[in-house]
Amino acid sequence: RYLKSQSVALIGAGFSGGQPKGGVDQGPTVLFNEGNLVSQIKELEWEVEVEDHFPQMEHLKPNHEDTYGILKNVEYTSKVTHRIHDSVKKACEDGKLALTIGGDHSIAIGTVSGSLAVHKNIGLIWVDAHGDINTPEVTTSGNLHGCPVAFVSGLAGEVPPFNTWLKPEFDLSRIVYIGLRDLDGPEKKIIRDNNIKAFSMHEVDKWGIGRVVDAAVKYLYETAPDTKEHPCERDEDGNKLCPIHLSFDVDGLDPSVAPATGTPVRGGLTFREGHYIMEALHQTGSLVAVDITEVNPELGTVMERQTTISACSTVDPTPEKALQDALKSHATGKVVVIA
Ligand code: HAR
Ligand code: MN
Ligand code: MN
Ligand code: MN
Repeated sequence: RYLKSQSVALIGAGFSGGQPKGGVDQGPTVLFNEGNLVSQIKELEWEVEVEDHFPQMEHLKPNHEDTYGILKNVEYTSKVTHRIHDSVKKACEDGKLALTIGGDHSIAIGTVSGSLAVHKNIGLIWVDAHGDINTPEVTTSGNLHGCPVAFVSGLAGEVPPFNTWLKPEFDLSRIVYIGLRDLDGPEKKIIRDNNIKAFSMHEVDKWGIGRVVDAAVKYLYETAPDTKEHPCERDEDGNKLCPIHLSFDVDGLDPSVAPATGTPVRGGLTFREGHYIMEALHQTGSLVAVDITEVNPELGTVMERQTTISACSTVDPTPEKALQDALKSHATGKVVVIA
């Protein structure tokens, strides 16, 4: 519906400057090499174009003076997310599926603004234990991976040097959270005050993941802005549709499923629930962008590392099949998975 061809823009965003732990910058390398993503995708007769952003190789570095109030690595993060923005935007313009592999979740400043630049009525599904909607005023950590939703929506205000390129035009009525269970106090207030749609783990328990995902997609479709300039697509019955961007933080999954991540929180999504989200969103036919973030292969034991890599690239106990299945189903209109 929104993709022009069976083609993936695989964007490596090996960036760790949005938080203090090293290793998350190795996420793309590990998922590309050990997860064999590229050859798997090619085997499925999808075209893949890999674009890797390794800040180290681009001579960008963190530095202690690079702050804005309490926020750390602002210039560094701004530079990297601007590049990611350009890559995602280009992929969307070309009608390719923009698949961005992080990196910490600050990279979503680039991915969400990038898809929004092309798809004005896009809906965003944010799978995460965390809200990532802290503003410069309320963040207590100063870590930008706790702030991307505030940056893309303008809640964060004008933060130099992001304000030189970032158009903070994302409307907070266009996000749905799934999996929340570790919000900071001010984030709860922001979510409440802005009437943001959120399914915490409590709602997943109560309704089951099936109804939660249905409700999330239905909400995004029904409230999609439909203007003369940017009209919505419609289904056969005339109901509104919209493109969907999924931003999947692996810490949305339970630490027993994805332990190798910087800020694990117990009580998360099961392996099947994570996969179900991918399957169901694939079946909508509306996915245009997917981010997988916060995989940190350097944390945890060897076993935990394996478990996490496999959860992020696998559908069954035979390693690294999930993305393959996801793309296969994109082609055949059947099952899907990534998570
Ligand atoms: N809310 C906390 C902060 O702002 C922790 C956020 C972090 N972790 C993530 N993002 N992995 O989802 O620092
Ligand atoms: Mn630009
Ligand atoms: Mn996150
Ligand atoms: Mn998180």
